[in-house]
Amino acid sequence: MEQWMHQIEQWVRQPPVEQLYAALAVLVVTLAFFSILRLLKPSKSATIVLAGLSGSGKTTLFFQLCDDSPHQGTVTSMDPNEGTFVLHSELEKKGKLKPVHLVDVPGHSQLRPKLDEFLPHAAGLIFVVDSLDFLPNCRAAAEYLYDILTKASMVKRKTPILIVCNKTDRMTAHSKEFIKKQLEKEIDELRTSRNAISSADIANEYTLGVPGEAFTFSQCRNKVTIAEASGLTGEISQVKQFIRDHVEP
Ligand SMILES: Nc1nc2c(ncn2[C@@H]2O[C@H](COP(=O)(O)OP(=O)(O)O)[C@@H](O)[C@H]2O)c(=O)[nH]1
Ligand SMILES: [Mg+2]
Repeated sequence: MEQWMHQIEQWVRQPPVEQLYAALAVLVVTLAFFSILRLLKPSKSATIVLAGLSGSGKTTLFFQLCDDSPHQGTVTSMDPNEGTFVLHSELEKKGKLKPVHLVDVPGHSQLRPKLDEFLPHAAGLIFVVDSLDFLPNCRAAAEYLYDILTKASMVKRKTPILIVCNKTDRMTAHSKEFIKKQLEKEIDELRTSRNAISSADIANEYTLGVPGEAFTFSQCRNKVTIAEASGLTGEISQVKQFIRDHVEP
């Protein structure tokens, strides 16, 4: 004990330069420790995925969000369009806004597996439906949506979904209430037929809804909301709201 006291005494009497070095070293190590901790902490996801059948208007919506123009006819749908940007309409807003990482996944069935790359870290999914040409595509849209709603990557993380009834700029577009009812009806039928196949090759990872009750989106573990929009004319306020609700500013 005495020896210790002696050592401490000696240390205190050391010239101040050495003590300063020691203090600096402690400071540097502490700062390094906290910055490594910050790097390791996962930051909240800012990825929003656009999905839906080919022709529903995903790419038009993508460019409308990106730079406020529909880029008509200038893009093909073979690769996912991907970009990280502050929404065009928010550019004038003061303060720092977190950029959104937006991915437009082509609806072509061979390219759909691309979805699995993005879903495990998506903050939200926007499912675009063509409300003009809805009836002939209703079954296919419901199947695609069913596959999304039963993916483990979606259910486990409870990724919120916005179903966008697009092309409402046209008089003949179906209402979102009608589209919601039809999709629920189709998914209800799919649920029965797919459960019957059960262990066959189409293995959906989760089951949907409440057994014995007609399917509604409110039964989903994911929050599903329905909105109307027109990517062509830029009436997309509900889409922008959804993105901002799930990508923190
Ligand atoms: N009337 C109307 N047409 C649209 C709208 N959005 C897209 N379209 C048209 O629908 C077609 C398919 O659009 P596109 O964005 O390529 O769809 P994607 O295959 O889902 O990427 C194009 O001819 C677009 O001009 C819309 O809001 N209203
Ligand atoms: Mg496209």
